Amino acid sequence: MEHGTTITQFISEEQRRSAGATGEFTALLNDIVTACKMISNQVNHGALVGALGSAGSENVQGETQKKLDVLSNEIFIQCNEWAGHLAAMASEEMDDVYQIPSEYPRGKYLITFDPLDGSSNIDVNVSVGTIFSILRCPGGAEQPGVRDFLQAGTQQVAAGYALYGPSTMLVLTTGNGVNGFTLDQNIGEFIITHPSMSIPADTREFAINASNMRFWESPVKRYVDECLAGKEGPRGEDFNMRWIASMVAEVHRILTRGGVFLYPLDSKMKDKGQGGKLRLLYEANPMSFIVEQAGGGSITGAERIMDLQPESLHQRVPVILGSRNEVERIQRYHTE
Ligand code: AHM
Ligand code: MG
Repeated sequence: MEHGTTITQFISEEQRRSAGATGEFTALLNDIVTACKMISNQVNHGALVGALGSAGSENVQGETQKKLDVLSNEIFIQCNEWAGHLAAMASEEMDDVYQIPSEYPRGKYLITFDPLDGSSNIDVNVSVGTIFSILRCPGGAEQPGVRDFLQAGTQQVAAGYALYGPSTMLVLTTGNGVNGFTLDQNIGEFIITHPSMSIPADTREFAINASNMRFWESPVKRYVDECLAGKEGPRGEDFNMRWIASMVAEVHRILTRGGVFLYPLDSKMKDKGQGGKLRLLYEANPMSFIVEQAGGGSITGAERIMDLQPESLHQRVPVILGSRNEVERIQRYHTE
């Protein structure tokens, strides 16, 4: 059987068309791809390799870490620290910026990542994923610090996610549309299967954790109430609902068949002094870049997420993303 284009080939060809490309970016993406394959392997083997369950530790945001959270973080670092493409890394699972060890050369890029998103789903064998974002290091490679990472989402060079589901997929944007690749386990390569992914502008499907309904602010309450009212309500249509509690799987569904995903700011978070549930640098910005590149929208409520000036490494923000016309409607409800 003849195989299609591999992700390496695809990225190389894309880079060859862009003036001034040195091949460094292609090499960096290759290392990320390797990390995702290794994490996929661990996730697939689950209990067989003793990888499930809690690690008995907490991350910087006080959340219990799963063994696979810790392991995935280590794999991601090991695959990416040695080759000389990165000035530093930042992860949802690490308190501070990760400095490249002195035995390795440093490069011009920064990477932020969530090594295993949706980890509450690991033990029950539901899809999880890895999310990453690539930035240029503005301050040079010498002493990269937190300030170098605090760049608006519009500055991202590339973003992507790996989805560990029934099949393992990698979805990537370099600011030139969105392409999806499926891991062929027999040959260990990601092959392009979903070229030029695009999100339908209209949808009749939304995703939100409705157990928080009593804490929602009025624009979100209004939107969901109108969807739930169905044919008899102001929308005049019946809506379907989904909630996987795995953002990667949720975004992937939206890229495949449309929909809108909401993790809004609510009064419970406000009481705790939190700006939202999801993290701007590891989750919201990369997913916003992908969704916008596929023709969708991504906002906090009133504002476009990628326009936000980040204030701290682990900053949380509200996230509403997906089919453009629905996202625009929700934005209108926030500004009316
Ligand atoms: P995590 O990074 O700790 O896994 O949390 C992020 C996840 C998202 O993937 C998902 O959309 C959300 O948390 C689910 O939250 P909830 O359990 O409140 O429904
Ligand atoms: Mg996460």
